[in-house]
Amino acid sequence: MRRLMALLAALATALGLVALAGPAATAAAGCRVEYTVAGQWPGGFQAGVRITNLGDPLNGWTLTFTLPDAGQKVVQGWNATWSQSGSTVTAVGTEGNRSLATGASVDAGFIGAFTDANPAPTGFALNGVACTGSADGTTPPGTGDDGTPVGINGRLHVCGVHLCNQYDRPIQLRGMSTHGLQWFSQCYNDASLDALARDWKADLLRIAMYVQEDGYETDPEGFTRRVNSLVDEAEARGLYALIDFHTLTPGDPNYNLEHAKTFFASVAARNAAKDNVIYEIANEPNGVSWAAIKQYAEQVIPVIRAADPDAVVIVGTRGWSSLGVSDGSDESEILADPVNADNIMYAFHFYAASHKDNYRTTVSRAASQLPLFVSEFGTVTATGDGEVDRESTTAWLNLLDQLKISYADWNYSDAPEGAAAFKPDTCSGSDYSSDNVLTESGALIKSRISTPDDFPTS
Ligand code: IDC
Repeated sequence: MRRLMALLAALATALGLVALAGPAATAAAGCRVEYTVAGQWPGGFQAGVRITNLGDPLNGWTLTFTLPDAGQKVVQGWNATWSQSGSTVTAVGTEGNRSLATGASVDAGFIGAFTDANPAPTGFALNGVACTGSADGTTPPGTGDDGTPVGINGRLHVCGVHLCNQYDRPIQLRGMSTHGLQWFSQCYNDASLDALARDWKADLLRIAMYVQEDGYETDPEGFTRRVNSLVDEAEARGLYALIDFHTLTPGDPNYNLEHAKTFFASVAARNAAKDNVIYEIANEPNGVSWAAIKQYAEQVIPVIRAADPDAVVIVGTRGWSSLGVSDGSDESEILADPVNADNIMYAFHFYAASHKDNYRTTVSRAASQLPLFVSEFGTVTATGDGEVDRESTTAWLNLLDQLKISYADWNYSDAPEGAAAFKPDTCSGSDYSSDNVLTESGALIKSRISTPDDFPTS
């Protein structure tokens, strides 16, 4: 009898009966879709979708999503059979790419047309299962009030001179800036970002994407993908992500205008539905007038707004984002001729050992009239190196706390520089949490950032 049962079981397996009877009910399903706009021109755009199967292997897939604006149309596509009915787009895997193993990705794409706005698609689903970035269509952490900074504060906006949360109350975000992604990408991984969220209790990750110095201009698609993946990593931990178009040399942001338009059209479309994204359009304009910076801002901001109408945008200021002070000017030139856009803030940067009382006086005065965001500062000199100036750093951070001005410290890396938070070689290991991986700057800033936030919730 036992032998007969065994024989029947073997036969059933051989015939695939077990596979038919069992797994359908328990099959794991899940997917992630990364949407990128590779280019945009008047009335048209090229988009890519990278679909990752997070569930059981698939032998045949259908991706569906919604194009939110009535004027958006798929004109032609590749690596799938594309069709559109009303606002719903359907892409069916082809003979060559219909099998998707667990964890495998497929890239497809299309040329689209639009009339007014070109917002990112919503409601991606693979074989009917919502692509939430995790298995079984569950919602990733960081959405909903789960006690994280994004969970509590939700989508941000500028109110008066402050950054305000979903309850229209002023908040201060405190966090860290990456070093240049082209040099220190290895420092941004699950362990280091967990440490930033859990141990540092940071609210914010600034993603510093240099344009020159082997940055974006050498590989626009690769850097765009890396930025997007860090936006997702931040979101998964309930952190805000500040997308920094890190212009530095040359100092005139207009030099990079076309790159800026392409980059921001892409990241804004891809991330429009997220609550955690803030855009910083020019790190540190230098050697250039306020009029030229304003002209740049007024060309880039509409590109962002077309795709992501309500995110906060930070505009760099004259003299390495010193509100003009490092060029012998001050905030009055901005007050006299502000950027013509809503929901924006102005960047102020300082390096504590170089920039002291006269800069603090300017910030104290300007803060009552302009929305300011310290999107970068250092504890050392403006070279990014040298000794930590504890006294000046403390005076600065006390002032920013008092004025509720958000800040990001340069930098969360193991660069051999005084400004780095980690000792050299930390990023070749997996410990980002213990005290002995921190530099003097890292220890000081961690002690400031990790204190309770006290975000208003009504
Ligand atoms: C510095 C880096 C350094 C790099 C240099 C040139 O720390 O490793 O070689 O840039 O790209 C800024 C800039 C920021 C600078 C930083 C320190 O935004 O890119 O990083 N700094 O010099 N403004 C003032 C200081």
